[in-house]
Amino acid sequence: MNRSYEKNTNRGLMMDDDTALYRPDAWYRPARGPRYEQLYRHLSAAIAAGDLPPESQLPTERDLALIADVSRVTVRKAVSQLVEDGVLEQRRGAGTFVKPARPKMEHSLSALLSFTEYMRQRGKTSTSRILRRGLFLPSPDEMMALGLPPGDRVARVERLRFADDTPLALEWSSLPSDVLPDPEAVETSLYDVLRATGRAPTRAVQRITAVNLTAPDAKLLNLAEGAAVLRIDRTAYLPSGRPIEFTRGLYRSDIYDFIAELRLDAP
Ligand code: 16G
Repeated sequence: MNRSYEKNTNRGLMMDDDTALYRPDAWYRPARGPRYEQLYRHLSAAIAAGDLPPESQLPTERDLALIADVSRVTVRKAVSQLVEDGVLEQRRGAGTFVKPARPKMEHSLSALLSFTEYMRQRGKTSTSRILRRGLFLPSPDEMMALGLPPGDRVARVERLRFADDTPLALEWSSLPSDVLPDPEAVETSLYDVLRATGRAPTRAVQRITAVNLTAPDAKLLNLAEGAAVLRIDRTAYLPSGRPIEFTRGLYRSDIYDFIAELRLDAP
């Protein structure tokens, strides 16, 4: 298959600029996974970046297959995944359109909440896919952040976190092993497990930076490699001042918004 869209349509309606986004050189790289997945990720990133703005119409399945130089089945798989994600909608008799922009979820920076609680507040159900959990020898960073004595083990829980089936965050959490002796107990909410044993944090300090996603993290978050996300490092403390959690998280910045409320101190 190496057909040119212009040559194969006698309509000639689409200008080069309109099709550039869909052409294979814009999204396809050999050995980077199945074509439908690469096309899906490319379109998802284009929608998130505003290159395909809300209400814009996609070419028909047949046209898109010709421009992207793939089969209609490939197009259908990529498009139906985007419909499932809630970023595209198929309007009967009219075509496929980018949905109006989703409102960002706002997080207050001053309330110490868990991911599960943030999502519940927004009427969403949170789930986690556990990537890894267990007791390990701590890294020097973990020893420093958690004030661990030499020889102690650290509990690690690594999770991909979803809100209503959309992957929103990747989180790597480390805790002293006496605070979380059984990391296997964490199914969805880490803070629920800590609360059940009276060890939930009451204060936290966060550092927020913008980073670009590596290929494996991008794949998990359904974003394009290099997409900008928020990285938040949280160190959380017990009322005694003891640090008991160090979590590094990557959060989708297209749907996640952090709000800081600032007040002028009373004179
Ligand atoms: C939030 C925290 C994270 C904490 C997690 C616990 C931020 C930036 N990070 O995602 O540090 O580990 O909540 O949530 O808010 P869970 O109880 O639902 O597991």
